[in-house]
Amino acid sequence: MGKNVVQKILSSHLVSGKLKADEEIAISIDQTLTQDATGTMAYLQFEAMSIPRVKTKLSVSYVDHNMLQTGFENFDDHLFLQSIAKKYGIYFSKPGNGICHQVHLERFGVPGETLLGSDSHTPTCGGLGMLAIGVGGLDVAIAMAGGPFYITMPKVVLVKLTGALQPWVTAKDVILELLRRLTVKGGVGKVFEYGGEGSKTLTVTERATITNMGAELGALTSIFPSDTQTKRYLKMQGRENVWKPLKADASAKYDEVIEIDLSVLEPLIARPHSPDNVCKVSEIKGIKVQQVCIGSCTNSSYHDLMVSAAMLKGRKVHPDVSLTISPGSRQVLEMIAKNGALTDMIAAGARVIEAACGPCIGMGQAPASGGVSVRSFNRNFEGRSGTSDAQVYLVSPETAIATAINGVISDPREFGAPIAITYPKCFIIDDSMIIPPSEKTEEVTIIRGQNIKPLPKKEPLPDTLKGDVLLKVGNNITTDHIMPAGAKVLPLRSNIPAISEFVFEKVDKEFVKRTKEKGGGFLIGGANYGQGSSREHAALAPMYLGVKAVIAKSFARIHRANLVNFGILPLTFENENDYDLFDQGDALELPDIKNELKSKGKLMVRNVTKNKEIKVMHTFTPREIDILCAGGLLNYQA
Ligand code: MIC
Ligand code: SF4
Repeated sequence: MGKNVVQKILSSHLVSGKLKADEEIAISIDQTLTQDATGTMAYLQFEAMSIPRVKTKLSVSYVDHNMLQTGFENFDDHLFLQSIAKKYGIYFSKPGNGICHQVHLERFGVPGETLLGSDSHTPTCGGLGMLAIGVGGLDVAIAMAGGPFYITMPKVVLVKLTGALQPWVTAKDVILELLRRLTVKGGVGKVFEYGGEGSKTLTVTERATITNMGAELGALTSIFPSDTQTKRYLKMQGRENVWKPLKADASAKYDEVIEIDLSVLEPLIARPHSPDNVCKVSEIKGIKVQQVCIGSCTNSSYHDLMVSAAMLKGRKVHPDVSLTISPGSRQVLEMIAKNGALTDMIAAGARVIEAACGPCIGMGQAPASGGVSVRSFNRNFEGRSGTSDAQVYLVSPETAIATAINGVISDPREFGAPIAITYPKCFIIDDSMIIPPSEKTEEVTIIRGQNIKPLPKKEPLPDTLKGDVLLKVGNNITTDHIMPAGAKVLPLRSNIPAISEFVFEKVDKEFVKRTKEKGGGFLIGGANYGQGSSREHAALAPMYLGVKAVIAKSFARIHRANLVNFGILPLTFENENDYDLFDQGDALELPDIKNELKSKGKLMVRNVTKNKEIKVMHTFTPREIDILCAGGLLNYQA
């Protein structure tokens, strides 16, 4: 039987299991990437495994998140990351070289290979025909140590694109359309494989915008075939030698098919506070705006910035708007500096900031109180911008710039004649900010500043889990709710005791105090608990505080895996209405837990306060049960 692209890559990397829906499979990993905010933990974990050098074909450590150096913390982390990379065979992309996903696409991605990254937007490289998956740092550490990656065989959805995009309608509008149709839960357990005649019209960076933001669907990953567009892009990057064709066989089968006619799409916008709260720009145009931001790993490519510059050329940013531009990479920044596009942006009144995540993760540029901010980014969760009552909208760069010029949300189709961007034959290629590892490992000393604190440890699972419900939350709780980011908290990623003081800070200010007083306990969640980022700190810090299990209606994939990795039990209600049988403060007990886990998929939770027994479910594989019983993946591996 013919294979689709996903099946082709999975079968060429299969280590164990069968490619059958819902079966656990293990695949080998060719490349890994980390960024600084998740990387410090990943490398501490790698170090704890006592492996002399990474076993992957390629591992790269990026610095792109923690770039505001308002204290010693971030620079301490950079030095630690650079020295540990040098010692263990990892390439180090210096701060200023760009956002991990954009740089990886430009300089390292290889069609047909597998990539595991400790950031949820790792699927960006799916735009190049790579199977690229976002995970927690510990899973990356294990891949660097040569271990396979375990997943439940996903469903493969064909997104069949037909037609071609109309002027001013962009790749961002394609992924916003999917979010509109499927919601932030719509991709759970699925891989989106793009195909159809329409996919051939999209360039690699346009494809990367789509696969990047596929993360917001909750998907395992998204991927495009590798074709002449891919070859052209790799050639411009001086890497044509890594190109190979990759497409689905004519008789390939899919679990589901979704059709999108590109020619009927219109500019779309995600309203506050969720990437799936999508409507047409034309329906809400006219809303007054104070801030516009261009950038992030979704929309900061050469094409995105050239279009932005062309729209700004000879015009001025509206007097009431602050426009920021953060290029995705130093390559892009250097190119627009050289060809004059940067001058057009500066002349128009844009504030150009460095090539990094920046405002996307609340590292500066927080909007005014109650302010409206229109961004070319991928997430608009409440408070993520750094201002809790800000109204953040997500759009294409085209819609964003039209908005910046007019001062109100604007439909780019009313802007004027369409703009065509021509690409140079070759991008500027200068990898001097990517530092190769040392050959003389023994001579490298790891630099550990005061911000680098040892990994916390967890005891094996006891016979009975006991404790109170510490907090009950609703649906779609994000990791930004559980473990906030931003300029104040992000610098503490390598210091678990310090960062754990901020757990659920924006949801319940008393959470940490209460949890400490009670010596830990349980969390009750709604549907899609833990959506968003891959940050394992959203599991690690609660573990440090003594959280033992989370009982929810359903979990987001990466967060569920992170909970298991750190020995916290993710359990689901057998009957969703049982959510109502729990309140904050209830005393709970899960007796004989180890045997119960091993004997069946259902467990009994005793709500001592309400004198009720409630059935909860688990979907753990035998391997996951062993990990949980050992008190987490690090103990299990040891
Ligand atoms: C994000 O966009 O939320 C981040 C910051 O890139 C995270 C990773 C992190 O929290 O460090 C992600 O998407 O995984
Ligand atoms: Fe960085 Fe934002 Fe992309 Fe996360 S989503 S990697 S914070 S640019």
